[in-house]
Amino acid sequence: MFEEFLAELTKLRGKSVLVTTHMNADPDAVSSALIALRLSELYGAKPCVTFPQGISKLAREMLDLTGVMLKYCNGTSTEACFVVDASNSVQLGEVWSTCSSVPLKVLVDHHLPGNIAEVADLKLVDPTASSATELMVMLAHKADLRLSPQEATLASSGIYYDTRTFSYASRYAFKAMSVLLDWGCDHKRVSKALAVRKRGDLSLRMAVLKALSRLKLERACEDLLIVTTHVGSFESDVANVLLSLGADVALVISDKGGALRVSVRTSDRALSKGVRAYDISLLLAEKLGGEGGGHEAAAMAHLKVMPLEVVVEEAAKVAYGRASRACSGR
Ligand SMILES: [Mn+2]
Repeated sequence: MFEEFLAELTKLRGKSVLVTTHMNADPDAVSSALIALRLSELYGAKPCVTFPQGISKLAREMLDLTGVMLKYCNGTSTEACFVVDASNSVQLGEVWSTCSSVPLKVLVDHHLPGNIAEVADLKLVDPTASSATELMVMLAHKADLRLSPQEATLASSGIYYDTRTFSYASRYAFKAMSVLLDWGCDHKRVSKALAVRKRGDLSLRMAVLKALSRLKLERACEDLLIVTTHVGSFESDVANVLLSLGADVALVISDKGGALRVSVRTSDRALSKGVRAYDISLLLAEKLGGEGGGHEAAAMAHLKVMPLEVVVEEAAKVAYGRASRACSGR
């Protein structure tokens, strides 16, 4: 699949390419965008990157740690879009208005296919991949592109982050890491930086404890624990923590001003009973108005704004209903 994709990438030659990804880009999104830039250059394009609503704090730390510089777009015309690590147009925010109208749309992603895959002219979508970065590294490797040691180190942060330090790694993650190590990646710096942050960040610790103080807990299917709560930020990290504390379905809502973001996680126990984060995110979007998408065990819904108490109540109902139906085989 990598070779076929690369053969088509020659269509980028001579074009000004806008590389982009999901809002609040995490290390996987930023690393994928970096490789998309390099790959586009290799194929004779003139690429630049735009991050809708900027990048996450952690992604910023990884850029600072490695000293990697990216070429940012500054309002020049766009002839092609190269989207990485995103499945739905809503994730691109205002950048989608540019990308939806360009004649060539390229997508590399590891989420379950959403509406971007429907309209992409050239795509490599593999939901079994544990990160978008590993797919991009495999492409770079097959194209004989070689990243610098600093870039390889940044790329390893994308894989570390999305696989949660290899707990969820797919076979490409290990293959890609081996390629990155050949390119001089200093993975120990990345793993140390991520571990220190996990333990220490004051605002993350506050978000976790506030989330716990506002937690709504329900039980479905005998032994599935569904928790719903809201935070100001760190909704994805908080959802992960809730799962590590024993929740089977975690819904963490955050008001992003103009939209609500719901981070959905499901445990192995929930998945084994057919309760998938992805389905819950789609249901939330359908029932409450918005868009959902992501992976089986980790997904996100973007919803229209409504009072937080209302959405906590409604989201819990949706998750409970989905779990109950899945357990009774419906
Ligand atoms: Mn990702």
